[in-house]
Amino acid sequence: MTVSDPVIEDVIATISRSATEIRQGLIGRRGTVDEENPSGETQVEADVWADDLLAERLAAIDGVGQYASEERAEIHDCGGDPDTESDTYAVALDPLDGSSNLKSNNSMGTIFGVYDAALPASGEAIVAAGYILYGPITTMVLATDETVSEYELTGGERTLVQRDVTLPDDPDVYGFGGRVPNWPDDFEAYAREIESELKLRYGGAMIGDVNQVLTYGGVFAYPGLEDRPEGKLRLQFEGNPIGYIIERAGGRSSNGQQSLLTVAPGELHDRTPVHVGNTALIERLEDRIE
Ligand code: P6P
Repeated sequence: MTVSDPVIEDVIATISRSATEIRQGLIGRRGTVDEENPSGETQVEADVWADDLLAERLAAIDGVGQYASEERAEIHDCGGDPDTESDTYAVALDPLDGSSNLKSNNSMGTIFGVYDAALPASGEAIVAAGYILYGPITTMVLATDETVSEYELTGGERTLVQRDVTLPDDPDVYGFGGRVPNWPDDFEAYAREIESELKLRYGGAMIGDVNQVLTYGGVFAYPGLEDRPEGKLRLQFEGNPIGYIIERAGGRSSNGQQSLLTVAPGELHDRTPVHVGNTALIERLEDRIE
């Protein structure tokens, strides 16, 4: 199933066709490099390699005006302005979210958002978002204004395996990031409630944990912390795309007060608390967070 807009389809096809090559290219690139990303996190060789590979291919697409990623400080001008030119979009990517999981050979993923506005942009400007999950099988979850679909990827091809993906009505799992001593009291009280009701599923890479929530129903959160009220995850590259996907799948996203998609964009690498999952669970959180 292809997306009707040819530029957006080209972006999605480019990313999904690169997934098999990226998965293969992880081998031998698990070591850290002496550089940090703009968020001050140590990079692994695969972070830089995957970012360069995707930047080159996406920037070559006629209609991609900007490319930005969690791994590079500045927006890459690809020769178009999504604010003033029709059929021109910005692509924001986390090339290898959870790359620290490479060390333990656990799941991780690529997150992408296609914005019909110049970056940094509101999540309301997203026209398509998705993620590649490098699990036992390489899959892609793709959300557009029409539906949320899941594909299996192999050899550069994508095979639709589920259309109209929605969060199950009965939540089953939760995954919360950050460390307990750092959780604010209001989130800790909420977490204790959830822990008594749902099964813990936390793998340390957002995409693996979010995919559990999308599959079984529940909630994923990386909240604001005592020593870092904005939390750890980036709005442009993680919060907005995942918030878009979960809301298109019938759930809710929140920074603790409002939908992630309505949070003012600020700076390109700004962080945000992230809560995504079944609507009732997110509403309970918002009632708790002062
Ligand atoms: P922690 C991976 O580094 C990441 O950015 C997200 O994928 C993940 O949800 C989070 O950080 C995990 O952070 O503090 O639990 O290691």
